[in-house]
Amino acid sequence: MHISQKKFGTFQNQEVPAITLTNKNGVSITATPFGASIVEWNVPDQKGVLDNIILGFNQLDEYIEYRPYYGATIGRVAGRISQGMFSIDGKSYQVSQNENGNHLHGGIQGLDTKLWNFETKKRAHEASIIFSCEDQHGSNGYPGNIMVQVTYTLTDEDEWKVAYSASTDQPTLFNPTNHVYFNLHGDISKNILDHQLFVHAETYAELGDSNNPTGRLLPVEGTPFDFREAASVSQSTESDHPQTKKVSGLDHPFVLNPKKDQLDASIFDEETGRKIEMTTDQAAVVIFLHNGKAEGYTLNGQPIEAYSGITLETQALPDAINQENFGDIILRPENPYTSETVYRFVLES
Ligand code: G6D
Repeated sequence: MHISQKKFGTFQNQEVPAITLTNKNGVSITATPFGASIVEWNVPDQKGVLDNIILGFNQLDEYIEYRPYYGATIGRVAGRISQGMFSIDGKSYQVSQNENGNHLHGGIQGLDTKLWNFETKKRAHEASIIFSCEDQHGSNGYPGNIMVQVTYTLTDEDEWKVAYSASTDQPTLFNPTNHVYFNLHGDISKNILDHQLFVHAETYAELGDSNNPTGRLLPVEGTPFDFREAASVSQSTESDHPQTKKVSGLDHPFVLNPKKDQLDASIFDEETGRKIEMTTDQAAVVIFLHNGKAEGYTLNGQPIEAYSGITLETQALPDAINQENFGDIILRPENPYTSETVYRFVLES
């Protein structure tokens, strides 16, 4: 295991690094404490050629200027909170509204916009970056001072493990995710519509106004949401189903099968042999296909067309606080939060 660091940019007069962990296979992940974001994941293809398989800029400025969520830690609450309104124990709260009147991805100053603290750790077969930050009572309208830790670990098994923990001094909401976009071609001039997607989900959450969940969980059976057997991502963009038409592809929460120690999702690119296998203890995964072209910025000089990347955002279902049966995302002082998602790189021959 090897750990290195270079300058990535400057934020509020502070120099911000990018930290790279490299394993015995030459696989590396690079992350920055701005937004506790993964910015690169380099893996080989069948010919041994290393490419970066995630969307990420090669310097900090664009992350600050455009807030693309690429690879970032999202919180306190991932996805939308309808109208930014909710109540906890009978007390109403209004959090910041940053998208069509809704609260999206933690609000105006979500955790992805903060400079986190970090330390690194090296063990025999893995290395970690431990990010931590404090988000104060009132931040984006949320109650409670919270302490958050997100640990990125790269193992010699080519796994990227993302482990979260959080505590609070009064009841608040917490439902983080990582907004990594994969493009297994390692080349964004090729889109991800040909990737084979597997999702261990019998149901998905229907979207209504402004892409908020309606509260209905619908069977995937007989719909373009059925990825219980791996199928091309394009089955969602080529379908006439009103839910996929609505967002020009996928931007939907899938309810994962709750069994432990099983594969929850995978994506595979036949051309390069690269595969990502995902397991999580979370109840859902939001799959978004970067359904539109990025306007106003490029990725290291290249246009970011629609379908340049695919996310596997593990979390509790979006807007859970306002929906029956979407799970409990209230973080309480007596019950700190922990969760883990593992993305494993596999080279198929
Ligand atoms: C998320 O579900 C949302 C999308 O609607 C949003 O546009 C994106 O993040 C930035 O996945």
